[in-house]
Amino acid sequence: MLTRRVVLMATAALAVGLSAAYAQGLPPLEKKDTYKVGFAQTESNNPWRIAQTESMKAEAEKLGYQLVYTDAAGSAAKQVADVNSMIAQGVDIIFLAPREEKPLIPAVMAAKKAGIPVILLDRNVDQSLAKAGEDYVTFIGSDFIDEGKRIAEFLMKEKPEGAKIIQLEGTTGSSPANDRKKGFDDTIASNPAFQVVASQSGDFARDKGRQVAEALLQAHPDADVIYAHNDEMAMGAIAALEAAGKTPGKDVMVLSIDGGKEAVQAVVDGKIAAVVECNPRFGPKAFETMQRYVNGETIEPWVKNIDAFYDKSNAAEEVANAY
Ligand code: GZL
Repeated sequence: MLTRRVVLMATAALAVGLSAAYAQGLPPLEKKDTYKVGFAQTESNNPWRIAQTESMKAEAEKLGYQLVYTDAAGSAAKQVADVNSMIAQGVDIIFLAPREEKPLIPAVMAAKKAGIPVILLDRNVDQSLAKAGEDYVTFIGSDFIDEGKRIAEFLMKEKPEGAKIIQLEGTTGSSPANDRKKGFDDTIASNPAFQVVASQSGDFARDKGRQVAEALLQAHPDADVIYAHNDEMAMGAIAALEAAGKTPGKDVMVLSIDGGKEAVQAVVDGKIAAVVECNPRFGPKAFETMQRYVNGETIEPWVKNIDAFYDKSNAAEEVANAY
């Protein structure tokens, strides 16, 4: 029975929740039995993105929420249009994996203006143009600078004599590409024996990564390390090395980020020296964060994912758990 006291307490709790959201200048998300949730995916061009999408769909289904899913097929402009269409459909909240840091800002602001909270997944927006806690609720994702730093530290320990490095960058303008490069470059800058002889985007894609690796290996035959910003490009680089008659892991050290099953197995096989994990299974944490927001909690500006590290010391025992 709803006594007057219970009603008053519930109203007060709701008021606190709303005031917490408003205090952050964010659109509130009221308590409801179910929700219509938007997930604006950037593309489905590799196993990482597919795993992320599957995780989000599985969690929405488990909760019984309606999921409005869009795939921008690698176009930031389409992703903006996708978010605008979700706004028009009146979703309750939008999960967005912004393809690049700047072009998605208008979409984030349009959602805020429409009174729809946004949670950023896996990739961030330019922090000088939009702020967590004011323009969107939070960013859930890895520390990409630390991922690049951990790869560099591993390399400098394994090859104290130095190295000539080919860097295969992720999607131009994306926060993982920008920050994995920054973390790596800033760390090796402390020792001039480590030189990046070439750094070019392979767009996080296997075939583009192979093509870029082929061209850069021909231009820099003395390169003895390839640092790929993700597994897909690392596997492409391995194909390029083998096509050139070189042995990955012997003639050239290959380093990667993501930690998918194929790359961790390549560590077991000695073709990749180390992989920093970047787990794509966002579903549970995404919807848990949403529930915290519904409950009126003030969400921290960055809900940080913790990344594992795989090398020959642990890859064999860990490969079964990789995505
Ligand atoms: C990282 C994610 C990156 C992966 C790539 O959070 O945005 O995008 O590292 C994927 O594999 O394409």
